[in-house]
Amino acid sequence: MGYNRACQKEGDHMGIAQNRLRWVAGLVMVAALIWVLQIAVRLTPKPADGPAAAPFALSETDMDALIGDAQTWLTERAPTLRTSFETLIYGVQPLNAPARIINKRVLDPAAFDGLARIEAWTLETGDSRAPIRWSMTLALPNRQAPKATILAGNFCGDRFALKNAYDLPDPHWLPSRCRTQQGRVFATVAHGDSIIAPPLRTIVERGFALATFFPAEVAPDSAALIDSAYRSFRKAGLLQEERPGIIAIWAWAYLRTFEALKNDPRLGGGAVAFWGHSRHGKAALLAGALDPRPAAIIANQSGTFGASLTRGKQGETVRAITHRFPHWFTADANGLAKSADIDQHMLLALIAPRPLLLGNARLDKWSDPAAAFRAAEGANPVYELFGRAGLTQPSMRSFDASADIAFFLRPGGHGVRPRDWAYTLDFLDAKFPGATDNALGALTPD
Ligand code: GTR
Repeated sequence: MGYNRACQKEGDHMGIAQNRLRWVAGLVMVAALIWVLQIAVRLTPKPADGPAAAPFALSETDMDALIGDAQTWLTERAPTLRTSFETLIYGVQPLNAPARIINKRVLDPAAFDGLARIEAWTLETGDSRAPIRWSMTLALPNRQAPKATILAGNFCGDRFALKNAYDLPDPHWLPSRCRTQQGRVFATVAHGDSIIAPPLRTIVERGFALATFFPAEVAPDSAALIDSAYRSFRKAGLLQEERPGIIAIWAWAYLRTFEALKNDPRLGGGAVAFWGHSRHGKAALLAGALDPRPAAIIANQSGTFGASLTRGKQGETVRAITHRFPHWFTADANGLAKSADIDQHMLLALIAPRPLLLGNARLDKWSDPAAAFRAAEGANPVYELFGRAGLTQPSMRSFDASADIAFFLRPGGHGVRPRDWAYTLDFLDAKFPGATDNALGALTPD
Protein backbone atom coordinates (compact mmCIF):
# COMPACT_ATOMS: atom_id res chain seq x y z
CA MET A 1 0.00 0.00 0.00
CA GLY A 2 1.38 3.39 -1.03
CA TYR A 3 2.05 6.15 1.50
CA ASN A 4 -0.87 8.23 0.25
CA ARG A 5 -3.32 5.39 0.47
CA ALA A 6 -2.12 4.55 3.96
CA CYS A 7 -2.60 8.18 5.00
CA GLN A 8 -6.04 8.23 3.47
CA LYS A 9 -6.95 5.04 5.34
CA GLU A 10 -5.63 6.48 8.60
CA GLY A 11 -7.54 9.69 7.84
CA ASP A 12 -10.70 7.64 7.27
CA HIS A 13 -10.18 5.88 10.61
CA MET A 14 -9.63 9.19 12.37
CA GLY A 15 -12.72 10.60 10.70
CA ILE A 16 -14.78 7.63 11.89
CA ALA A 17 -13.32 7.94 15.40
CA GLN A 18 -14.04 11.68 15.44
CA ASN A 19 -17.59 11.03 14.28
CA ARG A 20 -18.06 8.46 17.00
CA LEU A 21 -16.65 10.87 19.54
CA ARG A 22 -19.04 13.56 18.37
CA TRP A 23 -21.94 11.12 18.69
CA VAL A 24 -20.89 10.07 22.16
CA ALA A 25 -20.38 13.70 23.20
CA GLY A 26 -23.80 14.53 21.73
CA LEU A 27 -25.44 11.69 23.62
CA VAL A 28 -23.70 12.69 26.86
CA MET A 29 -24.90 16.25 26.35
CA VAL A 30 -28.49 15.13 25.71
CA ALA A 31 -28.38 12.90 28.79
CA ALA A 32 -26.97 15.78 30.85
CA LEU A 33 -29.69 18.07 29.53
CA ILE A 34 -32.41 15.57 30.45
CA TRP A 35 -30.85 15.21 33.90
CA VAL A 36 -30.73 18.98 34.43
CA LEU A 37 -34.30 19.33 33.17
CA GLN A 38 -35.46 16.61 35.53
CA ILE A 39 -33.83 18.37 38.46
CA ALA A 40 -35.36 21.67 37.38
CA VAL A 41 -38.81 20.06 37.18
CA ARG A 42 -38.30 18.51 40.60
CA LEU A 43 -37.19 21.83 42.08
CA THR A 44 -39.90 23.89 40.43
CA PRO A 45 -42.41 24.77 43.12
CA LYS A 46 -45.63 22.90 42.46
CA PRO A 47 -48.90 24.56 43.30
CA ALA A 48 -50.99 22.65 45.80
CA ASP A 49 -53.67 21.93 43.19
CA GLY A 50 -57.26 21.55 44.26
CA PRO A 51 -60.12 23.60 45.65
CA ALA A 52 -59.29 26.22 48.28
CA ALA A 53 -60.40 25.62 51.87
CA ALA A 54 -64.07 26.39 52.42
CA PRO A 55 -66.12 27.59 54.16
CA PHE A 56 -64.19 30.60 55.40
CA ALA A 57 -62.97 30.03 58.97
CA LEU A 58 -63.96 33.49 60.13
CA SER A 59 -67.70 33.32 59.55
CA GLU A 60 -70.36 30.71 60.05
CA THR A 61 -72.08 31.25 56.73
CA ASP A 62 -71.25 33.28 53.66
CA MET A 63 -73.87 35.79 54.77
CA ASP A 64 -72.37 36.40 58.22
CA ALA A 65 -70.01 39.26 58.97
CA LEU A 66 -66.39 38.17 59.29
CA ILE A 67 -64.87 37.93 62.74
CA GLY A 68 -62.41 40.77 62.99
CA ASP A 69 -60.58 40.19 66.28
CA ALA A 70 -58.91 37.42 68.22
CA GLN A 71 -61.14 37.87 71.27
CA THR A 72 -64.34 37.20 69.32
CA TRP A 73 -62.69 34.23 67.68
CA LEU A 74 -61.68 32.79 71.08
CA THR A 75 -64.95 33.41 72.88
CA GLU A 76 -67.53 32.89 70.13
CA ARG A 77 -66.39 31.09 67.00
CA ALA A 78 -63.76 28.71 68.41
CA PRO A 79 -66.08 27.10 71.03
CA THR A 80 -68.76 26.51 68.38
CA LEU A 81 -66.24 24.93 66.03
CA ARG A 82 -64.86 22.71 68.79
CA THR A 83 -68.35 21.45 69.55
CA SER A 84 -68.97 20.81 65.84
CA PHE A 85 -65.77 18.77 65.47
CA GLU A 86 -66.62 16.75 68.57
CA THR A 87 -70.25 16.06 67.79
CA LEU A 88 -69.90 15.50 64.05
CA ILE A 89 -66.56 13.81 63.55
CA TYR A 90 -64.52 12.74 66.57
CA GLY A 91 -66.95 12.30 69.45
CA VAL A 92 -67.00 13.95 72.85
CA GLN A 93 -63.88 13.42 74.95
CA PRO A 94 -64.04 11.43 78.20
CA LEU A 95 -64.13 13.53 81.38
CA ASN A 96 -61.16 15.64 82.20
CA ALA A 97 -59.98 13.82 85.35
CA PRO A 98 -56.40 14.51 86.43
CA ALA A 99 -53.85 11.77 85.84
CA ARG A 100 -52.05 10.37 88.91
CA ILE A 101 -48.41 9.27 88.73
CA ILE A 102 -48.45 5.97 90.59
CA ASN A 103 -44.94 4.83 89.86
CA LYS A 104 -41.63 6.18 88.52
CA ARG A 105 -38.73 3.87 87.78
CA VAL A 106 -35.26 4.89 86.60
CA LEU A 107 -34.31 2.68 83.67
CA ASP A 108 -30.97 4.30 83.04
CA PRO A 109 -29.53 7.36 84.79
CA ALA A 110 -26.82 7.85 82.17
CA ALA A 111 -28.00 6.65 78.77
CA PHE A 112 -26.20 7.71 75.55
CA ASP A 113 -22.80 8.20 77.22
CA GLY A 114 -24.34 10.02 80.14
CA LEU A 115 -26.33 12.40 77.99
CA ALA A 116 -29.80 11.45 79.22
CA ARG A 117 -31.74 9.87 82.01
CA ILE A 118 -34.49 7.45 81.08
CA GLU A 119 -37.47 6.78 83.32
CA ALA A 120 -40.61 4.65 83.10
CA TRP A 121 -43.74 6.15 84.62
CA THR A 122 -47.09 4.53 85.32
CA LEU A 123 -50.11 6.82 85.13
CA GLU A 124 -53.74 6.33 85.97
CA THR A 125 -56.93 8.32 86.08
CA GLY A 126 -60.60 7.93 86.95
CA ASP A 127 -62.11 5.94 89.83
CA SER A 128 -59.18 4.48 91.77
CA ARG A 129 -61.04 1.15 92.13
CA ALA A 130 -61.21 0.71 88.36
CA PRO A 131 -58.81 3.23 86.88
CA ILE A 132 -57.61 3.66 83.31
CA ARG A 133 -53.90 2.93 83.56
CA TRP A 134 -51.06 3.40 81.07
CA SER A 135 -47.27 3.82 80.81
CA MET A 136 -45.09 6.67 79.72
CA THR A 137 -41.35 6.71 79.15
CA LEU A 138 -39.34 9.87 79.59
CA ALA A 139 -35.85 10.66 78.28
CA LEU A 140 -34.45 13.83 79.83
CA PRO A 141 -31.15 15.50 78.93
CA ASN A 142 -28.84 15.35 81.96
CA ARG A 143 -26.76 18.48 81.43
CA GLN A 144 -29.41 21.17 81.15
CA ALA A 145 -33.17 21.61 81.18
CA PRO A 146 -34.60 20.63 77.80
CA LYS A 147 -35.31 23.35 75.23
CA ALA A 148 -38.75 21.76 74.99
CA THR A 149 -40.33 18.36 75.64
CA ILE A 150 -41.82 16.35 72.80
CA LEU A 151 -44.82 14.22 73.79
CA ALA A 152 -45.09 11.51 71.15
CA GLY A 153 -47.50 8.64 70.64
CA ASN A 154 -45.77 5.39 69.67
CA PHE A 155 -47.07 2.45 67.63
CA CYS A 156 -45.82 -0.70 69.41
CA GLY A 157 -45.58 0.25 73.08
CA ASP A 158 -42.76 1.80 75.11
CA ARG A 159 -40.61 -1.36 75.22
CA PHE A 160 -40.11 -1.34 71.45
CA ALA A 161 -40.02 2.47 71.34
CA LEU A 162 -36.82 2.02 73.39
CA LYS A 163 -35.54 -0.72 71.07
CA ASN A 164 -36.18 -3.44 73.65
CA ALA A 165 -33.15 -2.19 75.61
CA TYR A 166 -34.88 -2.22 79.00
CA ASP A 167 -37.07 -4.53 80.95
CA LEU A 168 -40.47 -2.95 80.30
CA PRO A 169 -43.81 -4.75 80.44
CA ASP A 170 -45.85 -5.14 77.27
CA PRO A 171 -49.21 -3.41 77.20
CA HIS A 172 -52.22 -5.75 77.46
CA TRP A 173 -52.96 -5.18 73.77
CA LEU A 174 -50.58 -4.88 70.82
CA PRO A 175 -51.42 -4.83 67.10
CA SER A 176 -50.38 -8.07 65.41
CA ARG A 177 -47.54 -6.39 63.45
CA CYS A 178 -45.85 -5.47 66.74
CA ARG A 179 -46.06 -8.90 68.37
CA THR A 180 -43.33 -10.69 66.43
CA GLN A 181 -39.79 -9.79 65.47
CA GLN A 182 -40.67 -10.33 61.77
CA GLY A 183 -43.70 -8.07 62.08
CA ARG A 184 -41.62 -5.29 63.60
CA VAL A 185 -38.86 -5.69 60.99
CA PHE A 186 -41.47 -5.58 58.23
CA ALA A 187 -43.07 -2.44 59.71
CA THR A 188 -39.64 -0.79 59.85
CA VAL A 189 -38.77 -1.72 56.26
CA ALA A 190 -42.16 -0.56 54.99
CA HIS A 191 -42.62 2.55 57.12
CA GLY A 192 -39.17 3.72 58.09
CA ASP A 193 -36.55 3.41 60.81
CA SER A 194 -38.45 5.51 63.30
CA ILE A 195 -41.95 4.10 62.91
CA ILE A 196 -41.53 2.06 66.11
CA ALA A 197 -38.58 3.72 67.88
CA PRO A 198 -38.01 7.48 67.71
CA PRO A 199 -34.36 8.59 67.26
CA LEU A 200 -33.91 9.14 70.98
CA ARG A 201 -30.19 9.85 70.96
CA THR A 202 -30.52 12.55 68.29
CA ILE A 203 -33.44 14.11 70.12
CA VAL A 204 -31.55 14.47 73.41
CA GLU A 205 -28.32 15.45 71.64
CA ARG A 206 -30.25 18.36 70.14
CA GLY A 207 -31.34 19.40 73.65
CA PHE A 208 -34.93 18.14 73.72
CA ALA A 209 -36.65 15.74 76.10
CA LEU A 210 -38.93 13.04 74.76
CA ALA A 211 -41.93 11.57 76.54
CA THR A 212 -43.56 8.69 74.72
CA PHE A 213 -46.66 6.62 75.36
CA PHE A 214 -48.73 4.08 73.47
CA PRO A 215 -52.21 5.53 72.85
CA ALA A 216 -53.66 2.09 72.13
CA GLU A 217 -52.82 1.07 75.69
CA VAL A 218 -55.47 3.57 76.81
CA ALA A 219 -57.99 2.33 74.24
CA PRO A 220 -57.04 -0.45 71.80
CA ASP A 221 -56.95 0.28 68.09
CA SER A 222 -59.46 -2.43 67.30
CA ALA A 223 -63.08 -2.26 66.18
CA ALA A 224 -63.62 -5.65 67.83
CA LEU A 225 -62.44 -4.41 71.24
CA ILE A 226 -64.04 -1.01 71.26
CA ASP A 227 -66.96 -2.10 73.45
CA SER A 228 -64.65 -3.39 76.14
CA ALA A 229 -62.76 -0.06 76.00
CA TYR A 230 -66.03 1.80 76.55
CA ARG A 231 -66.83 -0.54 79.47
CA SER A 232 -63.47 0.27 81.13
CA PHE A 233 -64.05 3.99 80.71
CA ARG A 234 -67.58 3.66 82.07
CA LYS A 235 -66.30 1.73 85.13
CA ALA A 236 -63.68 4.42 85.69
CA GLY A 237 -66.53 6.97 85.67
CA LEU A 238 -65.04 8.85 82.73
CA LEU A 239 -67.39 8.43 79.79
CA GLN A 240 -69.37 11.55 78.85
CA GLU A 241 -70.74 10.26 75.57
CA GLU A 242 -71.71 6.65 74.93
CA ARG A 243 -69.44 6.00 71.95
CA PRO A 244 -66.74 8.57 71.27
CA GLY A 245 -64.31 7.71 68.47
CA ILE A 246 -60.97 6.27 69.50
CA ILE A 247 -59.11 9.24 68.00
CA ALA A 248 -60.94 11.42 70.55
CA ILE A 249 -59.89 9.09 73.37
CA TRP A 250 -56.28 9.19 72.16
CA ALA A 251 -56.41 13.00 72.04
CA TRP A 252 -57.69 12.87 75.63
CA ALA A 253 -54.80 10.51 76.50
CA TYR A 254 -52.27 13.00 75.07
CA LEU A 255 -53.76 15.69 77.29
CA ARG A 256 -53.85 13.58 80.47
CA THR A 257 -50.25 12.45 79.91
CA PHE A 258 -49.26 16.07 79.36
CA GLU A 259 -50.88 17.07 82.67
CA ALA A 260 -48.95 14.37 84.55
CA LEU A 261 -45.72 15.52 82.96
CA LYS A 262 -45.83 19.28 82.68
CA ASN A 263 -45.13 20.19 86.30
CA ASP A 264 -42.02 18.05 86.63
CA PRO A 265 -39.44 20.66 87.67
CA ARG A 266 -36.78 19.00 85.52
CA LEU A 267 -38.59 20.24 82.40
CA GLY A 268 -37.63 23.72 83.60
CA GLY A 269 -41.17 24.99 82.97
CA GLY A 270 -40.44 24.66 79.25
CA ALA A 271 -42.78 24.05 76.36
CA VAL A 272 -44.38 20.69 75.67
CA ALA A 273 -45.03 20.01 71.96
CA PHE A 274 -47.33 17.19 70.84
CA TRP A 275 -46.00 14.99 68.03
CA GLY A 276 -48.03 12.34 66.24
CA HIS A 277 -47.68 10.34 63.06
CA SER A 278 -50.68 9.48 60.89
CA ARG A 279 -53.53 8.29 63.17
CA HIS A 280 -51.66 9.80 66.14
CA GLY A 281 -51.21 12.97 64.07
CA LYS A 282 -55.00 13.22 63.89
CA ALA A 283 -55.18 12.79 67.69
CA ALA A 284 -52.40 15.35 68.33
CA LEU A 285 -54.16 17.93 66.13
CA LEU A 286 -57.46 17.32 67.89
CA ALA A 287 -55.81 17.65 71.32
CA GLY A 288 -54.22 20.95 70.26
CA ALA A 289 -57.51 22.20 68.83
CA LEU A 290 -59.44 21.38 72.00
CA ASP A 291 -56.90 22.60 74.54
CA PRO A 292 -54.78 25.76 74.46
CA ARG A 293 -51.93 24.37 76.58
CA PRO A 294 -49.83 22.26 74.18
CA ALA A 295 -47.15 24.72 73.06
CA ALA A 296 -46.84 23.37 69.51
CA ILE A 297 -48.33 20.60 67.39
CA ILE A 298 -46.46 18.43 64.90
CA ALA A 299 -48.71 16.26 62.75
CA ASN A 300 -46.84 13.93 60.43
CA GLN A 301 -48.80 12.70 57.41
CA SER A 302 -52.07 12.96 59.30
CA GLY A 303 -54.24 12.87 56.16
CA THR A 304 -58.00 12.35 56.20
CA PHE A 305 -59.66 13.88 59.27
CA GLY A 306 -56.20 15.12 60.18
CA ALA A 307 -54.60 18.07 58.43
CA SER A 308 -55.97 17.36 54.92
CA LEU A 309 -59.11 19.09 53.70
CA THR A 310 -62.02 16.72 53.24
CA ARG A 311 -63.54 18.66 50.34
CA GLY A 312 -61.76 17.84 47.09
CA LYS A 313 -59.45 15.37 48.84
CA GLN A 314 -57.52 12.84 46.75
CA GLY A 315 -56.49 9.40 48.02
CA GLU A 316 -58.28 8.21 51.14
CA THR A 317 -61.89 9.38 51.22
CA VAL A 318 -64.05 9.87 54.29
CA ARG A 319 -66.04 6.87 53.19
CA ALA A 320 -62.89 4.73 52.94
CA ILE A 321 -61.51 5.71 56.35
CA THR A 322 -64.81 5.32 58.20
CA HIS A 323 -65.36 1.98 56.53
CA ARG A 324 -61.91 0.64 57.35
CA PHE A 325 -61.64 2.16 60.83
CA PRO A 326 -65.24 2.44 62.05
CA HIS A 327 -64.03 2.79 65.65
CA TRP A 328 -61.94 5.93 65.02
CA PHE A 329 -64.78 8.44 64.65
CA THR A 330 -68.44 9.02 65.52
CA ALA A 331 -70.83 6.53 63.95
CA ASP A 332 -72.17 9.21 61.59
CA ALA A 333 -68.87 10.88 60.65
CA ASN A 334 -69.12 9.74 57.04
CA GLY A 335 -72.50 11.36 56.38
CA LEU A 336 -72.07 14.34 58.67
CA ALA A 337 -68.68 15.46 57.41
CA LYS A 338 -70.11 15.94 53.92
CA SER A 339 -73.07 18.02 54.95
CA ALA A 340 -71.39 19.97 57.76
CA ASP A 341 -70.14 23.52 57.46
CA ILE A 342 -66.70 22.58 58.71
CA ASP A 343 -63.50 21.29 57.18
CA GLN A 344 -60.05 20.48 58.49
CA HIS A 345 -58.55 23.97 57.99
CA MET A 346 -60.76 24.97 60.90
CA LEU A 347 -59.21 22.27 63.07
CA LEU A 348 -55.80 23.78 62.23
CA ALA A 349 -57.17 27.28 62.88
CA LEU A 350 -58.14 26.21 66.42
CA ILE A 351 -54.42 25.72 67.12
CA ALA A 352 -53.65 29.39 66.26
CA PRO A 353 -51.52 31.24 67.17
CA ARG A 354 -49.33 28.34 68.31
CA PRO A 355 -46.61 26.82 66.09
CA LEU A 356 -47.85 24.04 63.85
CA LEU A 357 -45.76 21.73 61.68
CA LEU A 358 -47.30 19.56 58.97
CA GLY A 359 -45.02 16.76 57.79
CA ASN A 360 -45.66 15.18 54.39
CA ALA A 361 -44.15 12.65 51.98
CA ARG A 362 -44.20 12.95 48.18
CA LEU A 363 -45.41 9.42 47.48
CA ASP A 364 -48.01 9.47 50.24
CA LYS A 365 -50.87 10.27 47.86
CA TRP A 366 -53.28 8.49 50.21
CA SER A 367 -52.97 11.31 52.75
CA ASP A 368 -52.92 14.02 50.00
CA PRO A 369 -50.19 16.52 51.01
CA ALA A 370 -51.64 19.21 48.70
CA ALA A 371 -54.94 19.06 50.60
CA ALA A 372 -52.99 19.61 53.85
CA PHE A 373 -51.16 22.58 52.30
CA ARG A 374 -54.48 24.16 51.26
CA ALA A 375 -55.87 23.52 54.75
CA ALA A 376 -52.91 25.41 56.21
CA GLU A 377 -53.63 28.28 53.79
CA GLY A 378 -57.24 28.20 54.97
CA ALA A 379 -56.12 28.53 58.61
CA ASN A 380 -54.10 31.68 57.86
CA PRO A 381 -56.87 34.25 58.41
CA VAL A 382 -57.13 33.06 62.02
CA TYR A 383 -53.37 33.27 62.59
CA GLU A 384 -53.60 36.78 61.16
CA LEU A 385 -56.20 37.72 63.80
CA PHE A 386 -53.45 37.09 66.35
CA GLY A 387 -51.01 39.25 64.43
CA ARG A 388 -49.18 36.20 63.04
CA ALA A 389 -48.53 35.27 59.43
CA GLY A 390 -49.38 31.55 59.61
CA LEU A 391 -48.14 29.66 56.55
CA THR A 392 -45.85 31.87 54.49
CA GLN A 393 -43.99 29.43 52.23
CA PRO A 394 -45.00 29.84 48.56
CA SER A 395 -44.96 26.13 47.72
CA MET A 396 -45.05 22.72 49.34
CA ARG A 397 -41.29 22.36 48.89
CA SER A 398 -40.09 25.61 50.39
CA PHE A 399 -40.03 24.60 54.06
CA ASP A 400 -39.49 27.53 56.44
CA ALA A 401 -38.79 26.43 60.02
CA SER A 402 -39.35 29.92 61.35
CA ALA A 403 -42.96 30.26 60.10
CA ASP A 404 -45.92 29.84 62.46
CA ILE A 405 -47.23 27.07 60.23
CA ALA A 406 -44.45 25.14 58.53
CA PHE A 407 -44.93 22.42 55.93
CA PHE A 408 -42.44 19.96 54.50
CA LEU A 409 -42.61 17.45 51.68
CA ARG A 410 -39.85 14.87 51.86
CA PRO A 411 -39.16 12.15 49.29
CA GLY A 412 -40.59 8.67 49.79
CA GLY A 413 -43.80 7.20 51.13
CA HIS A 414 -45.92 7.05 54.26
CA GLY A 415 -43.91 6.42 57.42
CA VAL A 416 -41.44 7.95 59.87
CA ARG A 417 -37.93 8.37 58.50
CA PRO A 418 -34.86 10.29 59.71
CA ARG A 419 -35.82 13.28 57.52
CA ASP A 420 -39.17 13.63 59.30
CA TRP A 421 -37.35 13.98 62.61
CA ALA A 422 -34.69 16.27 61.12
CA TYR A 423 -37.39 18.70 59.93
CA THR A 424 -39.21 18.37 63.24
CA LEU A 425 -36.13 19.18 65.32
CA ASP A 426 -35.23 22.13 63.05
CA PHE A 427 -38.75 23.46 63.49
CA LEU A 428 -38.65 23.04 67.28
CA ASP A 429 -35.19 24.61 67.42
CA ALA A 430 -36.53 27.66 65.58
CA LYS A 431 -39.43 27.95 68.02
CA PHE A 432 -37.75 26.96 71.28
CA PRO A 433 -34.05 27.79 70.93
CA GLY A 434 -33.45 27.46 74.68
CA ALA A 435 -31.45 29.79 76.86
CA THR A 436 -29.18 31.99 74.77
CA ASP A 437 -25.76 33.09 76.05
CA ASN A 438 -27.24 36.52 76.59
CA ALA A 439 -30.11 35.21 78.63
CA LEU A 440 -27.69 33.18 80.74
CA GLY A 441 -25.51 36.28 81.08
CA ALA A 442 -28.48 38.21 82.33
CA LEU A 443 -28.94 35.65 85.08
CA THR A 444 -25.31 35.80 86.18
CA PRO A 445 -24.78 38.22 89.08
CA ASP A 446 -22.17 40.96 88.41
C1 GTR B 1 -53.97 4.49 57.10
C2 GTR B 1 -55.15 5.37 57.27
C3 GTR B 1 -54.67 6.76 57.39
C4 GTR B 1 -53.64 6.83 58.50
C5 GTR B 1 -52.74 5.63 58.53
C6 GTR B 1 -51.92 5.38 59.79
O1 GTR B 1 -54.23 3.25 56.65
O2 GTR B 1 -56.00 5.12 56.24
O3 GTR B 1 -55.70 7.67 57.55
O4 GTR B 1 -54.23 7.07 59.70
O5 GTR B 1 -53.38 4.47 58.33
O6 GTR B 1 -52.29 5.73 60.90
O7 GTR B 1 -50.87 4.80 59.64
